Amino acid sequence: MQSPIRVAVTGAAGQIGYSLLYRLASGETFGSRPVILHLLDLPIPEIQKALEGVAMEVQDCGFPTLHGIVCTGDPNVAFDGVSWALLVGAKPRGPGMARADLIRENGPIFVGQGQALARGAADLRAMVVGNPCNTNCLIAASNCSGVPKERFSAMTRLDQNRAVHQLAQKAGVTNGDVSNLTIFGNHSESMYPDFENARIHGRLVPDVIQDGEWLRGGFLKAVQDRGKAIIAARGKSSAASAASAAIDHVRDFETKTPAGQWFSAGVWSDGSYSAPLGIYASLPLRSDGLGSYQVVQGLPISAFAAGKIKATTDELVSERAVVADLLKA
Ligand code: NAX
Repeated sequence: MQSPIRVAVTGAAGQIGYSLLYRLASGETFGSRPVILHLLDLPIPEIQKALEGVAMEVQDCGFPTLHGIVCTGDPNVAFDGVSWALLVGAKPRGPGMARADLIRENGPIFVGQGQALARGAADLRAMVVGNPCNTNCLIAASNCSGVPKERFSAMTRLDQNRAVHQLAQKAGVTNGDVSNLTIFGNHSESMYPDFENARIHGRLVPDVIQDGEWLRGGFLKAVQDRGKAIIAARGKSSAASAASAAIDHVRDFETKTPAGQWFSAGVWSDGSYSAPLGIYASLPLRSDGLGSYQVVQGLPISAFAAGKIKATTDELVSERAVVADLLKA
């Protein structure tokens, strides 16, 4: 029998956790490999009780691949021996709260978790979902000594999935007909969904959707504002779609990317596409399925796209300045 993979999820008692845990345990993410879930949430009795309740439900699904659940309020226990850490837990942005305040509020969480990951994790791969996810990823990676920065990533897969759906809807095709969609930059309203290199049935999107005004305007806005639109409609932020994107993200890194395709995630910038060094910028990636990825090189970038990519990566540089004291030299 294969040895179990230990997978940590932080903020596991929250709304994304509730949609995510089942799909990590069921075989959908790691195939037939057994899974032991390490669930972390705040060490507050009511929250730990809720966490136990969620764990009971996951157990009651009877997944043959689930070989155990550890519930804890201690990051050192949560990260002990894990191969994947999904860092979801963070405080949500309150009404009227500035982005810089959210960054300062949540940043310290990722200092402690980065340090705990360095102490406990094995062949670690960590992804950050908790916002602002690119900058939180930078903080966690910076405080995780001994683990290469390339083992950390930030989730922009939800933005990719949202963009794919918008293009499919406009072109009157299905989601599966759209491919090669890159999200560049930050998981924020400044992100740039690159429609110029995306494809529909293998053809470049601007050749299929001959409505440049919509592509450069309505499309970008629909993707950038989708999170707000969901809050307005549902009264709560995206949870099931975020969990689904997190599963896609883990699978993207765990499996070899099919020939001619790519996916998006925030990764340690190597300077590709003029993204500054020292930030986690979303870029087009291919995985070898064995633990390494490469940034896809040579995509043509128009002046319009270059301006958008500069704006979103500049925002990441500004966010880094806000948390400079939380980064290890
Ligand atoms: P919830 O508020 O439902 O859950 C968050 C959970 O995290 C709570 O159970 C809370 O107790 C826990 N938590 C807080 N601080 C913690 C800490 N220091 N250690 C462990 N657990 C801690 O939020 P939810 O809707 O699940 O969203 C979680 C995060 O995902 C938020 O930061 C949210 O902004 C972010 N999102 C990121 C997305 C992305 O695409 N990258 C999209 C969805 C989502 O908005």
